[in-house]
Amino acid sequence: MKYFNYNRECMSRDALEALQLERLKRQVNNAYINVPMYRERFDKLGLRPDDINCLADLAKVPFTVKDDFREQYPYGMFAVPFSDIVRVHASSGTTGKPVVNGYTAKDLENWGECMARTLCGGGTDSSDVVHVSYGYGLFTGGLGAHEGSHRLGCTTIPVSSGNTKRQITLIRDFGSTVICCTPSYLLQIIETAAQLGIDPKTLPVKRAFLGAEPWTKAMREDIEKKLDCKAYDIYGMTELMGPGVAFECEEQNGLHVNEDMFIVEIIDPETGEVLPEGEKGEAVFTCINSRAIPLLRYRTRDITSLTREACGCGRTLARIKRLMGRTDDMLIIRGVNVFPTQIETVLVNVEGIEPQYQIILDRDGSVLDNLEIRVEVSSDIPFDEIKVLERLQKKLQSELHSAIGLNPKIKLVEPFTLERSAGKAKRVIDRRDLYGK
Ligand code: DLL
Repeated sequence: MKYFNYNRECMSRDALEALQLERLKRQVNNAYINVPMYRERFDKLGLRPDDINCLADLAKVPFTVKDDFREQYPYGMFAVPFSDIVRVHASSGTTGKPVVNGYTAKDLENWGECMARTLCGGGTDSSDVVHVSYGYGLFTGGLGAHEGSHRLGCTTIPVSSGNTKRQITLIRDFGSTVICCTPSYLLQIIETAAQLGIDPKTLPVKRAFLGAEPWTKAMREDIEKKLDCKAYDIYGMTELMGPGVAFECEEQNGLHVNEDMFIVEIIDPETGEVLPEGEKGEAVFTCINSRAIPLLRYRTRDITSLTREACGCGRTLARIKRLMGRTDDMLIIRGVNVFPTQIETVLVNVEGIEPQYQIILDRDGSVLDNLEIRVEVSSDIPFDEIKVLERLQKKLQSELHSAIGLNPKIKLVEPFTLERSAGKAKRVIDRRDLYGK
């Protein structure tokens, strides 16, 4: 069994909770003093940082939500002087404004530690060659995995995503024993290898660290069989840091939360009440060791459950179950987070179409997500004039591409042909069965 930091990953629960409390108090204080949004919120509730005296007192602290990031865009959540910020990452927000996270040098060091624990948790060591196919850039996947691999002393191959044939050549030529990417992209790599006449089993990859989107147990079995490797589930999100928040160990039975860095709670998404261990609800994280953004009780919208039962690997860190869904309508399409409202905003602003649309997602036998948008043209558009329709289609395509970074298939349909609903319109038809329901 390999650990990157045995003293932290296997510390007694008592010692861990004492450390959490010390860090929580420091963080609440930091948030109150340095982030006006938190100070106003605390003052409104009559809550003072010194009201937090035990871990259970965390329940007194108000939640933070994605909209707060939008309102504080871009840097309003930062608690340190801007000169201390050494990196910024971002992902899509609900309304098109990105959600921004900032990092001090110490934050990057801690991120590297969390990702080194993640890779080590699946048996990686410094003799491994780590092929990083998560996207590099504002997305946290690429640089997060990179940082962890570097920290563990592995040979890092910073390929980023795309150009699948080249990925396969590089994996073979460079002898990559570990791959980090989204599960759907790994399936695409496997499929492409097979199409090229290469048996994926002959590739040197022995371990895969997969996350950033939902995947099922069945997908894990498929990947492990086809690639003859171990596939580990890894969890994280931009607001919290990026990947490295929780990771599977070699037991592959739930994801260990790096609890010296994050306090995790499971709440009832309707009432906000903290639920007992084992119950399914929304995961809420407090970043107790971050410097740039002291994020308190962040509602992830991700559904899971929590256990503190001892794990066969010896780690004492609590585990969350493989994710079971989301409480909001965020879609993850080819690894990109998309809110239907972002699509709607584009549609209502393009002339010649009606805001009557359907978003259809499937995998259609392929491993990649297909996104189709069906939209009604306005009655005053001549539906039999192909040139007019083509122009409209192109316009929609390019506007959608700049808004969500994806190239959906656009199907223009005649006015009044999409199904109407008496209640909530059913805009999204997702046939992908992502969480294996
Ligand atoms: O996806 C960070 C990440 C990069 C995680 C690489 C793992 C690996 P965001 O783009 O902000 O950050 O998206 C976060 O993705 O709230 C979940 O809904 C979903 N997600 C992330 N990991 C998993 C997973 C990165 N293992 C959102 N299973 C989260 C299911 C996941 N969903």
